[in-house]
Amino acid sequence: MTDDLFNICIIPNPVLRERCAPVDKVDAAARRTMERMLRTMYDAPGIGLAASQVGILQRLMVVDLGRAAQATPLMMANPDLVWHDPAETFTYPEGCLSIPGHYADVTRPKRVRVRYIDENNQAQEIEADDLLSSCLQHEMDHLNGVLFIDHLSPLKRKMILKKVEKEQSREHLL
Ligand code: K1U
Ligand code: ZN
Repeated sequence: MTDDLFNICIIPNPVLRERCAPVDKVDAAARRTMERMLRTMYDAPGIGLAASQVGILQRLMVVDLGRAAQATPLMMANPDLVWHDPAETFTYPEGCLSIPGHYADVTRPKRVRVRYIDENNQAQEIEADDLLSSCLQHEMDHLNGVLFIDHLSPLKRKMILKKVEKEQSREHLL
C-alpha cells in the first residue's frame, strides 16, 4: 500500500538541517511512525532512515541491514552514542536517500555503542561495527541536521551539491 509511505525530503529542503527533539515516551503514535518509516525505507530502498528525512522533527530512526547483519530491524528513539573506539576507523562509500544517486567515502569510528529506547519503550544498548556502525552514525547525524556530505572535503561537497543542482534544474524543465 504505497499511500501509507512517507515522502522522503531531498536536499536542499531546510527540514534536513533541523535538530530533532527528544521523544518523551515511545507510545503507539511513535511506534506507528517508526513502522511507517521502516516501510518507506524498504520501498526506497535503503538501510536506514531518520525522522527528519520524512519531515518529522523527533529523535526517531530505523535501521535494517538485512538478516545477515542483524536479527531484526532496529526502531530507535532518542539514540545516544555512549562510546566509540578512537583507535580504529572504517571507511564506506555512503549514500543518502535525501541526496539520491550520490555516494562518497566517509570515514567514521569503526566500533560504537548506542543507547536508545526501543519500540516497546524499553531502554536498550547496541554495540556495532563496520557498516552497522556507519549506518547508526549516519542516522544519528540526521537527527542533528548533519548530512554525510558534511564529512567530505569542501571541494567534494561542492561537486556533489553542484551535480544535484544541475539534476534538479533538468528535472524542473521536464
Ligand atoms: O539515511 C539514509 O539516507 C539512508 C542511507 C543509509 C546509509 C547508507 C550507507 C551508509 C550509511 C548509511 C541509505 O540507505 S542509502 C541506500 C543504500 O545504502 C542501499 C540501498 C539499497 C540496498 C543497500 C544499500
Ligand atoms: Zn541519509
